[in-house]
Amino acid sequence: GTSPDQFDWKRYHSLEGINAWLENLAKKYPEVVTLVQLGLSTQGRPIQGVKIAFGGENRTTVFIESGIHAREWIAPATATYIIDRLVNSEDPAIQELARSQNWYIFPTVNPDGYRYTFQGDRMWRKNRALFGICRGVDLNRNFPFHWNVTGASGDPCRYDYSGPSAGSEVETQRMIEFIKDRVESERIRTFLALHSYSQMIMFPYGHSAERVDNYQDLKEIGQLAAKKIYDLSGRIYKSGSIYETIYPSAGGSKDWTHGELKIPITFSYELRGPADSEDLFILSAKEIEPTAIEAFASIKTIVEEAGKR
Ligand code: ING
Ligand code: ZN
Repeated sequence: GTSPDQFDWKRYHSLEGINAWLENLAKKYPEVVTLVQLGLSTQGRPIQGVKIAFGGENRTTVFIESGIHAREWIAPATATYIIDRLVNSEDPAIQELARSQNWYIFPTVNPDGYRYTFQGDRMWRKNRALFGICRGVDLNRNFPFHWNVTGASGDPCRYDYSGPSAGSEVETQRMIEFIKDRVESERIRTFLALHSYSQMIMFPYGHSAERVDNYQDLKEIGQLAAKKIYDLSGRIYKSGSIYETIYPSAGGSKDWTHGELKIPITFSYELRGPADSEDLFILSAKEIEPTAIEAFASIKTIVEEAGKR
């Protein structure tokens, strides 16, 4: 395993390495960082994350989900970078951001899948639930909101299998329970999900072209977030609804958090992919830092803008 002291953003880390680093961080900063578990995965692994809270009354909460798709390694790498900056940054503007909210950050919500991309198939996307001769539900098609109406497959052998029923998977169930239990009591007002690759900052819906009630706000916030990245690195991120920007697809976590739970500020990132490669999910480790830096800067914009609306 990886010793927590060796953790960095120069290479991609295993599930065990990420979890050891999270545990170490919680031990190092017990007043601020709490280890939290969503529950157990299909194969019995803990779905581990952290709560970051510097204290203070009436904070709203930001929830960050990452690694729902196993092969999108840049997502957990970015999530751990965000955790590190929120806890360790000496930049006063970042410290102010960190203290303005409480944060739940789960780098690998699909631990079985993530682990499998290190041990079996680098291009695995789904969880590892068994269905006859094939495995895996696409957890980002399994959420119970207009489930399976478009952009998902009913075939367990396909990469976008939506599952035997809405919310069938334990990973989905644990996320649903955890968020539902805290949305009001902890005032979760912002929900962000990290994916790769396409350089996009998207908001609901994915299931149809129907516009969410705060479409205009989300459109403007998404554009400001994309502009932040452009000003910082020159990278162009597109912004718009999932349906109109990437492709129609139902059962995603954002459709549920916004449509069912009414969490107002809900975005899904498509982070960088490689400029020249056949395998668009395989991003050189040299790109972890620039990708994470621009994503974090734009998340700062989203959280600040959300506070104004
Ligand atoms: N893209 C996302 C996917 O699940 C998406 C796009 C986001 C669909 C949100 C639905 C909801 O297909 C990748 N690259 O996984
Ligand atoms: Zn994805």
